[in-house]
Amino acid sequence: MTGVRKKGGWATEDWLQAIAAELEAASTTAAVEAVRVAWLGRRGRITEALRGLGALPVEARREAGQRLNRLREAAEAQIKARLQVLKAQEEAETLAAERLDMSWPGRRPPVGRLHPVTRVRRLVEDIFLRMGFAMVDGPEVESLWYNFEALNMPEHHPARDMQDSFFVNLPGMVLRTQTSPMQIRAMEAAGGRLPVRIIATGRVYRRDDDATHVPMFTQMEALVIDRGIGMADLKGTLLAMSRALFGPETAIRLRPSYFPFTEPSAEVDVTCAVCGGRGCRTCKDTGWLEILGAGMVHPVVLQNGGYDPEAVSGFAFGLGLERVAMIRYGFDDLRLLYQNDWRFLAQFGRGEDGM
Ligand code: 2U9
Repeated sequence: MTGVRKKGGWATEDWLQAIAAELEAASTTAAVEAVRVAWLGRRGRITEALRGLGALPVEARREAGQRLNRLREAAEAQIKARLQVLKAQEEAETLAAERLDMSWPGRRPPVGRLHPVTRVRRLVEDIFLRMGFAMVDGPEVESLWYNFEALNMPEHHPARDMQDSFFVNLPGMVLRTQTSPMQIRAMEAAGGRLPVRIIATGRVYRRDDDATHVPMFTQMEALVIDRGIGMADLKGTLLAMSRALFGPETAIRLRPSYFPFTEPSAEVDVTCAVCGGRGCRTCKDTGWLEILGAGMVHPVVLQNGGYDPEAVSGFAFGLGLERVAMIRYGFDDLRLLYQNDWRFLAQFGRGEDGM
């Protein structure tokens, strides 16, 4: 396994040309490696030739050895040079393939929006905070006392029926059916101080489920207690709220009604926001929409909250925010709010309410 022997030694010039040609043809670093193995590997031609030197006479051995070693060095240098060229080429190709065009516009990430009920809630809360009201909070699992009894709904009151309330696995507790228990708690906490001027917003639970009722909805209530509070204070507050919510031309009207916790009581209508009061499908051609209930706080309720009904008086009202959202944004099925349908929810833009 020795090389072609020419007159006077090994054909190192031919070999070097052959290696140069093979390297030229090698277009990848892997192909260069194959050339290296063929010549300089353990069974490579140069390696084998070096191994065969021992069979030569001493004189020829030295001379051939020097030539072969020069050949090996020359081959190694050529391989190294070729590898350098190919590596630079491969790197340039990778860079070209992975090139990023920094001038391309970015992809906009999807941005969430506030739920219409959250928007209405913030809007209403903002109106009342500016009028000097304070916000109060309270538990959703409530005692029968705070949810019913303190509000003048004793044991056999029809509102307490199993058909209407969600009872829980705790004796004497229910999911609150209105936000009023928060107000009783706030009255207690105020310890008879005046004035009381609060709003309470939150989820309430009733066993209802149809196009205009859902088993969970969001209620907001306001309560004012002071010396000399009357129906005129109630009407003024309601008008200010209605105009802030539905526009400056909005009018209100009060119709006599009954609630256990207020006396006298009224149901309150606002001019239909859809037709401006001229009459349309939404208001069933009446020009009015019922949005809330209100009244003067019942003496028994004042007493239960720690206030003397002979010395002070108060008004209260409550409204459902889902219904306000329906009127304000002009849709007609309450259940849409709780079906998590992106096509519906995405229609409520960002920002135009200032929130
Ligand atoms: C206290 C005393 C009285 C709050 C009131 C209503 C009338 C009322 C309904 C409107 C639509 C509930 O969301 S709704 O279904 N509310 O009609 N709420 S007076 O009266 C109170 C509250 C707290 C201490």
